[in-house]
Amino acid sequence: MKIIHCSDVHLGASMTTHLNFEQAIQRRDELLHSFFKLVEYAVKNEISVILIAGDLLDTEYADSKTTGILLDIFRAHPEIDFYYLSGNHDEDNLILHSASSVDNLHIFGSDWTSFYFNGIRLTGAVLGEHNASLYSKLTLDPTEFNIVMLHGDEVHGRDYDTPDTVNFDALKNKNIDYLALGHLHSYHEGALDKRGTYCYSGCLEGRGFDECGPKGFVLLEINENGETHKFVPFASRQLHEVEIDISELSTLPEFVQALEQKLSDIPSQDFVRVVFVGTYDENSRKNLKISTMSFKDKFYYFEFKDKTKMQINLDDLEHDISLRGEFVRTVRASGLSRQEQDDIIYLGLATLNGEEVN
Ligand SMILES: [Mn+2]
Repeated sequence: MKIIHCSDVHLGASMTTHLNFEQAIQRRDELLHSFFKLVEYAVKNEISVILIAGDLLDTEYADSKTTGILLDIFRAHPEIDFYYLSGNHDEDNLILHSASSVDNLHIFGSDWTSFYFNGIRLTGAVLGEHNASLYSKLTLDPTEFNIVMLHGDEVHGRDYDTPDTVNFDALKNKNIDYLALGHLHSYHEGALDKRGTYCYSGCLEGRGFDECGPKGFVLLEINENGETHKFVPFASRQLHEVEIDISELSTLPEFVQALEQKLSDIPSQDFVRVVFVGTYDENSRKNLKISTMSFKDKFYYFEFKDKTKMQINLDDLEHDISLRGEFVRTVRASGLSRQEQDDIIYLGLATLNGEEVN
């Protein structure tokens, strides 16, 4: 049988970090639409079980319209069973409170809850702050195929009680076949022990530049030979951070060409951040900003960060009879570390040059 494992949809999240007001509203709606499309994918592929491993909602922001739409989606698909374990962002919400009135929505409490379907045992619990006894209470029948669902970061050793963590060592040799995890926002999988595999599905859509790359869900297939799983990229927009070294660039056409080369494969509906690095001489500096103008409207969102440094011989400048030379000498006499001195000198010289400093 086929099962969808997803997590960290964060419906209702504010999304205002990079976007203007209208884009943020649109992006919030897109998150909800992605979940709707995920359910459509399940219908089309005759998948009757969807595991949601936490943080379906951002409870702080999700309004009653969002939860209402979600409940409508669940109710419209009685042929699909939704198994929803809450995470650290959606511990208390209307969906959990409404679960008893939705036949195909199954939730987990702070003690182990277990469900059985098609020869598969699904067990999960919402971890709290004193988990050692909870882990020791977990007993699974070795003759069954066991899925365990939890939400939290991977920890090891005797670390049972850190909030939002899952202790992998405490789950070893417990007859787990597939550990369905949520909390990390990127797909990640590996061996739990000799028998089992752990898997983080990652979030359905990236929300910031700390969530670059493909996002989606996991398609798990279980048959008499065991399980196979694969990551399915599903996000409607991806975030990309692209580094460009400008050290060898000097003319405006060269800058534009470098940008074109790096950005040519990125679809127009995506988010792009260009990070300029390397060194520049004073003449080529202006080209950096102008070159980005050609790309501002080519993507749903575009921004650039300037992490370049001025190419300058500080040893020569230290002997210069000028304001800049005097500045370098003052900083060199400060007693700060060489690295701190260099950072201050670069910032100071850029400021004296009338440049934007960040
Ligand atoms: Mn989380």
